[in-house]
Amino acid sequence: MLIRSKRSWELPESMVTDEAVFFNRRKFLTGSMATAGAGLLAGCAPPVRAEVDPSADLYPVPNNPAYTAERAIAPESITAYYNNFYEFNSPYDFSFSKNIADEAQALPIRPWEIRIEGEVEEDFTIGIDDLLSKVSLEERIYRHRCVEAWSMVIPWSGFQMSELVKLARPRSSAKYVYMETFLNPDVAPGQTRKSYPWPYREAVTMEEATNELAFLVTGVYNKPMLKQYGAPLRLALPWKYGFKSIKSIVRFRFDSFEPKTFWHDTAPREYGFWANVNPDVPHRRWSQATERDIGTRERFPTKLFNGYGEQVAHLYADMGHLGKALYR
Ligand SMILES: Nc1nc2c(c(=O)[nH]1)N[C@H]1C(S)=C(S)[C@@H](COP(=O)(O)O)O[C@H]1N2
Ligand SMILES: [Mo]
Repeated sequence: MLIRSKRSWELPESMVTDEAVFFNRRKFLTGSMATAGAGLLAGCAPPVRAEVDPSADLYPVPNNPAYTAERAIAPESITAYYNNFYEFNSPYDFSFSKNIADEAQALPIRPWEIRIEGEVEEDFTIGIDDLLSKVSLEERIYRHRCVEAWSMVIPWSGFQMSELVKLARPRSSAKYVYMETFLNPDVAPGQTRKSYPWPYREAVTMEEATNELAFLVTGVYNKPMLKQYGAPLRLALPWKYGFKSIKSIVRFRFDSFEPKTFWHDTAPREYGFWANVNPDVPHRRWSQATERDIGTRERFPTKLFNGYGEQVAHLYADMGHLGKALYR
């Protein structure tokens, strides 16, 4: 059983069926119902293809062996139905279900325009497919650690964020990169929830944005990512708590000041700007000392910087008392 706390009859079909079969069968049902109405014999309905991502031809991409994890990769049959994407929770869902896979399919991901602006030589807008033609895609196995004390090992595909920073041509006055998720309450019911400051917003310093680990994700399991992961473009910052890894990005703004962010505005005493993974600094309501892997269900001790200190510790070396500075 995938989820021990639930009975098997409570599992939604999507949790126990392979995701490809699940999506294809739903399309097939829609197709066969339509053709049955047209008087065709049942069973002779033409196969209806699931929505094909226009970037599908770019995959598979080469694996970068510099980024591996000693733990097992979590299967897609689990990670595709265990997503924090508050935009797709019903405004009446106060437990914030992680099974938002169905709801997320309502997000249109083409056309998808990305705005680059602020402290740059010149503001511009670029379509996702144009952007994809200008960068080199690769696969990296990363550990992901959510602030809620669960984690997963996940094979992202995408490109180093430093490539986007270069394309943006920032001025020397640029000190931060601010990012925004789409705003469309018609398809994302969670955005009608008035108690949250939509759209979802995040930010990193220029040093963080150009660190080798900062990765802009376009695919998972070496194919275009399903919408629930944050298609068509999301961030992966493996040394920070998961909420910094903003999904479905439409804007990059280069700022000279520290930008305001979604979680910091929502609960400033619980979610800081830095949000570096640190087992010694508890969340105000729970310990961060250990984490549960959603792939294996095993519990592991949490590591400082999620085990990526070699690549990022120098960024924070002169920030004073470690715990306080890192978890502001
Ligand atoms: N726009 C947006 N981005 C988001 C979130 C969200 O609710 N909305 N949740 C964050 C959190 S808390 C986590 S842990 C990761 C989850 O990514 P996953 O669904 O691929 O595991 O996305 C992050 N990015
Ligand atoms: Mo998270």
